[in-house]
Amino acid sequence: MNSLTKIFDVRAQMIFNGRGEPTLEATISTEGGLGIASAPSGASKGKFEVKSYPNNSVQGAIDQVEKIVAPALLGKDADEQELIDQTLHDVDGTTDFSRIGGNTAYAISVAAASAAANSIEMPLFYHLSGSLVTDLPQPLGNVLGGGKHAGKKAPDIQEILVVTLNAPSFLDAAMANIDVHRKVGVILGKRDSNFTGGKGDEGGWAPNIDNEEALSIVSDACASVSEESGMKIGMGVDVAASSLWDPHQRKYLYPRDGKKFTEEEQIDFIQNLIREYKLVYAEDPLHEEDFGGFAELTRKTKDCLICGDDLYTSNVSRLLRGIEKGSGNAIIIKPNQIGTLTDAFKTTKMAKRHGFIPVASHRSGETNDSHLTHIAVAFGTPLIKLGVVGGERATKVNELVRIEKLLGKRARICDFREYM
Ligand code: 2PG
Ligand code: MG
Repeated sequence: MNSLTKIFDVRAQMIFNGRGEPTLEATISTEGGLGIASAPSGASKGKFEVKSYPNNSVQGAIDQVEKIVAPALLGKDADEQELIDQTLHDVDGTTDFSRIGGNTAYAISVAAASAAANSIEMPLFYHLSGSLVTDLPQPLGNVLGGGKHAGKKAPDIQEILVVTLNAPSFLDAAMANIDVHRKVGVILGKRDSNFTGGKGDEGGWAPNIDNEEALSIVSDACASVSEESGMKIGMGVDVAASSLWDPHQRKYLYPRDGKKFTEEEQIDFIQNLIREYKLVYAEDPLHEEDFGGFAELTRKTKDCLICGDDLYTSNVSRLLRGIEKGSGNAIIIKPNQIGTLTDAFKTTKMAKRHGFIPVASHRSGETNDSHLTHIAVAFGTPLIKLGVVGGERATKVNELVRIEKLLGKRARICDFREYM
């Protein structure tokens, strides 16, 4: 063992995320460095995610860190990520991290990786993946939304996202997303004199308009930024359809638009959106148990990523079911949905092996922690879903700008379409 990476202290404390909710921050000290990481939180969580905290209590999680996690990690090598993550599983002893909490596992797993990287004075992405890394993910930015991330009158679709298709660098891509966001704000202000400038949890605008109006405004903004910048800009959506699905009526309910769709109507609706707005990305177009619907939609569409978030919850067994059935061609990777870096990496590798595009993603409740960006670069995800503006969003965009600078001439922004 490199004595610099030997763990001698493990602590946890409560801090707050951007929504003002409590979350857990872990601090791991090694002989040569320090790693601090905090967990994000979802508002539209998938039913199959690991449990965030024991009995939903951050304090309960902190108690478990003191009682069972820290003693098991003391003396271990922070450089041995698999061993650290296996230890977390062993002390937890459940299949869904309900004893120590998935957010606890996530924060500890990342804090250990970060401590190891800092001990040898390496950036985290480099420590995790080595010197051959060149690729930066394309930022998929949330510019307008509603659903569970905003108030009642905002659109039913949770997120409308934009992504540059031929940006020469990450910096240019980030700038284009910011320009689209700004332009959407200007258009909204012109259309509605009562628009307050309100935003949802992830910094996307949250106006009082319906889905189609929202899509058409974003489309206009993209066209205008495209013309000014010369960059092609595609649009995407996160329907977060599990939030709309009523299992009793077996229908999708759109409270803002006053519509109800059967499963078949929902597929038609999404197909029409993909066609009309030339969407390049559609996340959770159907609810979290509908592997068949995802497969049908994937068969019926082309040139658009059909991405499972709540469907897969970054879980390799669920992904294997989806691969078998052809349920989509992309998967969201949110490491805290599954708990540890090792688990998230396994799912990412499996996705790539079977032609599913992994999309690293933030959560609606974020702290200023930007480790996700290093994870995305290290895992080689061609896309990263982020907010465009707002403190805890900008910190991640800025970290990728720094990583691009650090990589210098060998930096290359991915084109996810090359992987389709
Ligand atoms: C999603 C996410 C992030 P939440 O549904 O993809 O955008 O939302 O973190 O609330 O699950
Ligand atoms: Mg989602």
